[in-house]
Amino acid sequence: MRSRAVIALGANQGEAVETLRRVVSELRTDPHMVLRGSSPVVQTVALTLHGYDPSAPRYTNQVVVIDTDLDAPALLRSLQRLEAAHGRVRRERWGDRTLDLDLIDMTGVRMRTPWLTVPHPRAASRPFVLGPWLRADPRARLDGVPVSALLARAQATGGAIG
Ligand code: A4P
Ligand code: MG
Repeated sequence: MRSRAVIALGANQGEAVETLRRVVSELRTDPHMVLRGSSPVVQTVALTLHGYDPSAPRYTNQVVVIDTDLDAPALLRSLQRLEAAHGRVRRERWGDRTLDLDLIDMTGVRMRTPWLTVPHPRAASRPFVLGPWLRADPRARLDGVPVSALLARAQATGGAIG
């Protein structure tokens, strides 16, 4: 297993907690992945294109840390297959979804293409990613910066986690 990767799970439609439970168990049994850490499931206020919206359906979020022998594009394809298998239909950007799987970070990988950017360009400012990530890996760093510091900054600038 070559690389460590951080994956964020999110859902705000359907049986979100059950969906995430199933996805984590599918990741656990994938022959290309070894689960190294997982956060508790958290409930978070939806971030929409108009900002945080307490009246929108809340998200269920979780972060898992895996080791994998896949490269980043192959890992993204695996995640997209899982999204499709769990009924994800892409409508509007940042719209409600039954399952969203984002590749947040991967050791040694920096890439920016139209279909894959690593590290995830919005992760550093999102408490609903940083909070669970820190629970999955208390020593986590993003671009060399402790995730704990990024989380404190993100919360100070208004992002609600609960
Ligand atoms: N893509 C590029 N880089 C990546 C990456 N590192 N990981 C591309 C995953 N995908 C990546 O994503 C759009 C395109 O991004 C894909 O085709 C892929 O090739 P998508 O999943 O189709 O659409 P999306 O998720 O609606 O868009 P986006 O921009 O990925 O949204 P985000 O940033 O993931 O935000 N509020 C709360 N509380 N909790 C959430 O989890 N999630 C979102 C989605 C909004 N608000 C939220 C939450
Ligand atoms: Mg996404």
